[in-house]
Amino acid sequence: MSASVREATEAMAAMGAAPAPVVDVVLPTHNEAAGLERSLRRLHRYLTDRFPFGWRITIVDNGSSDATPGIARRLAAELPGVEARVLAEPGRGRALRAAWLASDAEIVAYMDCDLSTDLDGLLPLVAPLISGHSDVAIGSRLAPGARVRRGPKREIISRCYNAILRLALRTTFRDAQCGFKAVRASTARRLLADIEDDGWFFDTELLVRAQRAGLRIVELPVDWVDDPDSRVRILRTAWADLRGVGRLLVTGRFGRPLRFAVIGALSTIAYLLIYLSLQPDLGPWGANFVALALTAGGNTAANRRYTFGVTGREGQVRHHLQGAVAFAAGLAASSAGLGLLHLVVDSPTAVVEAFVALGCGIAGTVVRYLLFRNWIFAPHQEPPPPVRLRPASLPQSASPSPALATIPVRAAARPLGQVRRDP
Ligand SMILES: Nc1nc2c(ncn2[C@@H]2O[C@H](COP(=O)(O)OP(=O)(O)O)[C@@H](O)[C@H]2O)c(=O)[nH]1
Ligand SMILES: [Mg+2]
Repeated sequence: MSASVREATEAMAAMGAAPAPVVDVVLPTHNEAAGLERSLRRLHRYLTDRFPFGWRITIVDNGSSDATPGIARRLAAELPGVEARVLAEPGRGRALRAAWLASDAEIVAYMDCDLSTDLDGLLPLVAPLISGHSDVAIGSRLAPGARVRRGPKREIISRCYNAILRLALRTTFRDAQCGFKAVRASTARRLLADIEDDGWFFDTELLVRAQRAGLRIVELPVDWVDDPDSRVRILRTAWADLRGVGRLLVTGRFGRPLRFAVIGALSTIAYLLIYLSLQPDLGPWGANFVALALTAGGNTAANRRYTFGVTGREGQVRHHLQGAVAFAAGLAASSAGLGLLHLVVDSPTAVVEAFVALGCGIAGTVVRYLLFRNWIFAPHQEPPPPVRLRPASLPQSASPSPALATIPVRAAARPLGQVRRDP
């Protein structure tokens, strides 16, 4: 232990203040009156007897309608190193956020109150964070070496969900939902600033944002015995999870082209409807002109707002004029190919014509997208100054075990990735 940390620890001890723990283990609870006391005493015994670093257990209850809050407070009053927090608003993510933000520990962790994960996994979970090797550590029931006892329904749902995450969000971790995770507190604070979900999707959002920020996520295969007593309402949670995936998808790397494509598809449908309704009165040229003018305007407005995130009146007229130019350029690019085809081939078959039209349509759309991105909304495209996620230096904390007082708790040595802002 360095001299300054020892002095600080001694000074705090002299003032009667407990030194900050190395690891804060949060137990989120919701209607856990039946099992909380047994789980907490088991965890407390394990930490007291076998855990070599300074620790605290924080019970965070919210939304319970049973006796959980009272039990939590009683246990906190009785057992050293246990605290209880009771929040008014529900949501597991909200509970974790509150406990992690309020914690003065170097590492914040959580585990499900049913202790489905074998506690021998706790030390290997936090060790890579304490040593500075990694930023986030998660238990995994899907990593090689995990030993899992759970029913086929839960197994299938879990595997399907994680496959969706891999396909849609290109995640590299295997198990987003295991209730056994730890994060360096400084990293957690920075990630929490961007996390929107306060419910079950919180875990996934935390991991996706950590991955996008280039942080190192280490996965620990766990021993897991499923507790069939669950607060998860499967259909409601699955729907919320899918909405969360959609939200992260549109704010991710491919979010901007995706939003552009969706707006493009909608404005094409609008064009067809307007054209078909006006054609009998205005004829093909008139109907085409009006339909194009209206949808081009709508398309520019929607892309301005949703694809490029520009709001307010500033530059609105210029954006629409330039949007019309981009529309014309896209149209010209797509028509040019068809014109060229008829110049080169006397009477092309309908299939060839359709393929060329499709290719030209795609080319025209790409031209329009590039004009939007690099010309019309270019000022908003400038890359923001890089924000570095650099974990705060972790001072050595007081350890209950003198034998382990020499193990340094240190910051990650390697440079961390930059936060990638939404493109
Ligand atoms: N604080 C808090 N904890 C919750 C909430 N919902 C669930 N939990 C806790 O989250 C953990 C996992 O819940 P559980 O029902 O076992 O989920 P399962 O193992 O996926 O079926 C348990 O400790 C629950 O008490 C909530 O709204 N607030
Ligand atoms: Mg459970």
